[in-house]
Amino acid sequence: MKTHIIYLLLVITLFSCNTRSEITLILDKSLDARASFGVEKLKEALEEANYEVNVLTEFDKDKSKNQIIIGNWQDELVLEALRTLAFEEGDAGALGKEGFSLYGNGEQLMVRGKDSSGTLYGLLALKDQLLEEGVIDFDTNYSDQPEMVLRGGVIGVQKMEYLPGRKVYEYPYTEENFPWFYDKAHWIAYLDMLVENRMNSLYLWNGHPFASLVKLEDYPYAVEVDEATFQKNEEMFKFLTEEADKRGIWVIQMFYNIIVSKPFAEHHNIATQDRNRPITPLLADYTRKSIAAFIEKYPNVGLLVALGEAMQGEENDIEWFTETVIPGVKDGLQAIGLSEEPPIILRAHDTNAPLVMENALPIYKNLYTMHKYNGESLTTYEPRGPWSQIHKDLSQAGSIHISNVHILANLEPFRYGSPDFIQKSVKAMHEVHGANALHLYPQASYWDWPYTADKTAERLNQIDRDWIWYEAWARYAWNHQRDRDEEIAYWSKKIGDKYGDKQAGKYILDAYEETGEIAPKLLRRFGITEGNRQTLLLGMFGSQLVNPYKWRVYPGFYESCGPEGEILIEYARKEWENEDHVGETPTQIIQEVKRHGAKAVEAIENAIPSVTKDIEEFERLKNDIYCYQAFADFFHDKVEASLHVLRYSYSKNIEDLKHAVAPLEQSVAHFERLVELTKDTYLYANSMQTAQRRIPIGGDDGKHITWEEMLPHYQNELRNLKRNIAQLESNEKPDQVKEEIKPWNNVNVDWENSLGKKVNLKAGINLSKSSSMVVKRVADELESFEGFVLDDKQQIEDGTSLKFKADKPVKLVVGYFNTDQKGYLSPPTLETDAAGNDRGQAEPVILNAIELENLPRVNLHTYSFEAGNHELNLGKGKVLILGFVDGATPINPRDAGLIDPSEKVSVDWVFY
Ligand code: ADA
Repeated sequence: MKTHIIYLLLVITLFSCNTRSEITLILDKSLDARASFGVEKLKEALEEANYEVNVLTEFDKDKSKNQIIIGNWQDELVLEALRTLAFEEGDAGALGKEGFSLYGNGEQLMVRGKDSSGTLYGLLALKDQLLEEGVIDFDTNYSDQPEMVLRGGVIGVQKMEYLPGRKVYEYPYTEENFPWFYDKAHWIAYLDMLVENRMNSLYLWNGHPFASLVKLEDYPYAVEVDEATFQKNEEMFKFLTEEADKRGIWVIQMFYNIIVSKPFAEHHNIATQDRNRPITPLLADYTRKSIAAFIEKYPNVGLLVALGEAMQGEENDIEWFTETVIPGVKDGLQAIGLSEEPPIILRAHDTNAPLVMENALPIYKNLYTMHKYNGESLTTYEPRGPWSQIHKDLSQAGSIHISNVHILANLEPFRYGSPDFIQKSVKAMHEVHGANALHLYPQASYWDWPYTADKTAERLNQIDRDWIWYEAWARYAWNHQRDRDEEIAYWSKKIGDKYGDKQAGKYILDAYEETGEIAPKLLRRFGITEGNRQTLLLGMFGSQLVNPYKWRVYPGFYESCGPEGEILIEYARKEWENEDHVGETPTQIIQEVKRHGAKAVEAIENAIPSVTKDIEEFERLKNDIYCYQAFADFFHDKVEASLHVLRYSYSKNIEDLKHAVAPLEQSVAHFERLVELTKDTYLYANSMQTAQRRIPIGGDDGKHITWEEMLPHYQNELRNLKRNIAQLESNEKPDQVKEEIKPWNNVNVDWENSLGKKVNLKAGINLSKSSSMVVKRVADELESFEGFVLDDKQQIEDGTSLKFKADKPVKLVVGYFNTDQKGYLSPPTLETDAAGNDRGQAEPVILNAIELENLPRVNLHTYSFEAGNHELNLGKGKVLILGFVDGATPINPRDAGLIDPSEKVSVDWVFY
């Protein structure tokens, strides 16, 4: 008998070991696709954890153990369960949108969402807890909800270069252009990543998406994709929006206007985009109908509107938004009988958004605003200045204000994952800017979606490589008020799970956080500009450090994108004049970044013994850490050299200049190391490979995208410095300009409009019909050149328009005044006019080329035109039009130095 009992007990024990615990999910009948998606995810995880899962729609009051009751806040099932089961109900009023509560009473658990997204998030929270602990904890009792109301990811439906015959942002949605757009698995992976990170919006960026997505009765020729593609686009949009909606994600289509499709432009014989053209009835009608058709077809897809770039002038922006965009949305709603206004998001880029809002709110209530967090780079969690003011003005207007973490050009292409920096940035979004939503660009390679720049046998995907980027922003967008020590523990474990153990995780976290400071600090203290205009991690030239204003510093950048401090030239002057320094100094920053680099390397090397998983990725990450160190060291030494050069500009003591040689030599050596580290590991440094880049060097024709291509330039600077010192020592004046300057010859074109009288550019000549613009001196290039006498009053009122026919390629020579005073036309600013270098006009070719009596300095820019008919509309303001040279005329960029004798000559010649 005894043995029998023992045998029986054994059988029971064995049996119960094999028996899977049962769990019953009880769902309210009204659960929608979104909550059901969460149920599916929880069910999969339960089965994985060896639970046997039943799904019912009613619960059994008497036999209710191991039940999970799932529903939205006021669902019948939920209310009944609350009445009959012993749940401690939380404070319903306290929870906002997307919030959820998990109530456990030891035997049963309730997942109760404030809405379907809340239910989905509650289910995902429970799933995560199960994955963490291996069992369902029926004693759980807590509520949670996001702080930021929109937490979105961005994908550019754009490419690294322009398409032949098209301009910036003009990319039709086709399989050829964007194979990934048609890949459903890609979308599922991306959307799953978003929902796992509790992100609830997805933005697609494109210049003019409408001609790929809708057909218009009045403009049938506007469509720019073939019928099969058009149908595929419809299918993909439907698929994407449905799959996104299941995951609580709202799809938003971004567009720039006034851009029209290429076939539309050809049909009407107009340009697809022209920043200086007025709003015409045709453009307005086409756009209004495009928007209406889009809303009619995809009422659940949001619109994000950029009024900037392809249009200019505050009145135009207001008119376009209130008389074209909003009416277009309303027409679309009316066509499908909807009265509820969908949100429209207005970007503050290149427009006066507070003013536009003021004018738009009376006619449309559901408006959101968006502005770039630190411009187009990540530079600070202490934003201030004029750019912060725009955020404040917009967020105080009362609508939802979205902070846009845009482009991140200074982080390209290395891995970035500093939770500390990111947490502090989200805090600044709330506390400094008043934003309560996040719009997140990819960490790097925005223009090369979905790939990273790593040179691997098979391309890496951004969402895999840059997982920590998405996770960190999303985590703090959900809740930024998290204890730092707990965060260190959290990320150490997270990273440790990926690479080995918690120890490895902590070291790697340190390496991420140390390197996470380098690019932000350097750009905000030394950068000329941000975004696609400057690839920080390719380095900077000496001239850019000692004479930044020659490179046209982006106005507002220093004042907005970092704490108060000094730039290098200011620092050097104060040193020379024995003045006190204020705020963050350049020398402080170079020491700090050098330390960050060294500490990061130490940390990553400490991690090596505990790294046991994902070794290949760890090796790549480690290499990035070495790259960051080499870069920080390169910069440190180059700034030191530049300080000696600047000191020389005051002391005129050649010894000061000689002190620059050793640090410059070292900086080149560090750069050589960077070349070694990257040449087999990276395809490129920057993903926008067009003439939009200016710093350190133009990106024309896809050039200068690797460190290897940059090295000879830095070596050259060193050679030049040594040569110039030798020449100074041998008492010769250093030869700044090698060749003799050949005067340019005017070539003729056939004018279709009359500009004015042509005169020889010589001293005493007045170049203005309506005021005084008297020439004092001109650069040697212009010695026998002619220019136009223009009516500058009219230029201020109407702008300057040129219509001509050239029978061979030519370059138009234009003189821009170096000033931001009212009444003068500024050269194209690529920061807000991405098409501003289409004709090679963005950079000055001859600096200080004409001296005019009592007027600002004049820099020459040239616009290249092929043979044919052309129209060029320059904006409003004074500008000199000097005529044409043959397109093949060699032009050596230089500083002609025609400035008032009281002004200080720049010292950057030592690098040339
Ligand atoms: C700049 C940038 C563009 C785009 C634009 C914008 O012009 O070069 O690539 O990002 O800003 O829309 O903000």
